[in-house]
Amino acid sequence: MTKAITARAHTNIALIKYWGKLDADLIIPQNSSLSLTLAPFYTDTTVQFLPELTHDQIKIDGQLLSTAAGQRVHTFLDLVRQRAGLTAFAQVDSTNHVPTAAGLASSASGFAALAAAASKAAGLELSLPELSRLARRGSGSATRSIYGGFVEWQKGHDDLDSQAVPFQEKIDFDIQMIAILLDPRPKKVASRAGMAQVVATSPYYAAWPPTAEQDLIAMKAAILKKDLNLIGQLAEANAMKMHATTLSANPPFTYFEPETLTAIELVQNLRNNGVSCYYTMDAGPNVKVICSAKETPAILARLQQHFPADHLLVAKPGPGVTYI
Ligand code: 2P0
Repeated sequence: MTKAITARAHTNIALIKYWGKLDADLIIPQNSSLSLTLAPFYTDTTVQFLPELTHDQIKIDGQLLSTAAGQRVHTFLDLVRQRAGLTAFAQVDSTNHVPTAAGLASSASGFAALAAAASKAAGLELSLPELSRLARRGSGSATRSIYGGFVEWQKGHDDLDSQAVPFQEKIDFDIQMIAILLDPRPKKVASRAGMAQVVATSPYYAAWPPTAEQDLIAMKAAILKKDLNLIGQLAEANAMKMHATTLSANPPFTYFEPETLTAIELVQNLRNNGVSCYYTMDAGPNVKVICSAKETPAILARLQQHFPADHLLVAKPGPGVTYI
């Protein structure tokens, strides 16, 4: 029997998106990406390896998963067992402190917390870069959730060099996000399937990796200059370039819903009235507004005219993975 270990990891939102894989098994991306880790949304995961178990027991938010539903977690635990020379199955208990279907990737916080808890419970003492590479095998965006603040996932070439590095862990200027929850239903096209379909079929995809790499360089300079407007402009344009690849896929698809456009228009109107705010979106219809804490009350007041107050979630930058 090993000790039960609990780890906490926070979600992150990409300002420069990861979109497309070079290697689907190792999860090596086609482009580097950059994200902001968020304070209020996180996953707590406890792992214990127990010799008496006959299979992995995975509980998420109090629900025991079937073998089929838990397949991604089983496969990930196999990696950890292999590395640690363990054969025992694990008890995994994971709680998401991410509002239901907030469109804030719980796979990022989920696999980052699982990597930290499972590796330590298995007796591995991994460094943060090693943890980041391990989390990557569960979900690409989890690579970045090992660190706090602004985080860069350097795409690398293989399992040993595709990892996140902290770009700015302690942020010393005023930046935060407002997540607008538009649609609580499960996504029509999962991000994993969506990006694979785009890579395989969109004639526009070839333009994505080079333009994202250019955006990343510009984003890092904008962060160093603490230039919220430039950060927002770059993030917005990068997100829309990503979404343009879905419409050009075969068959075409989109993560946009009518309310998505309403939210975007509100952000644009606020900006036309002198408020610094910008939007980004992941593989789902929800819109995240990049803004300052100072201007958040004015933005919330405007958004509340269209969306229920409890669908507007303010998120400040958050920390990296911790053991609790
Ligand atoms: C990102 N997304 O950079 C991008 C932007 C969604 C849009 O990372 O297949 O769940 O597990 O590696 O990490 C979501 O994709 O995909 C994602 P897998 P993941 O945040």
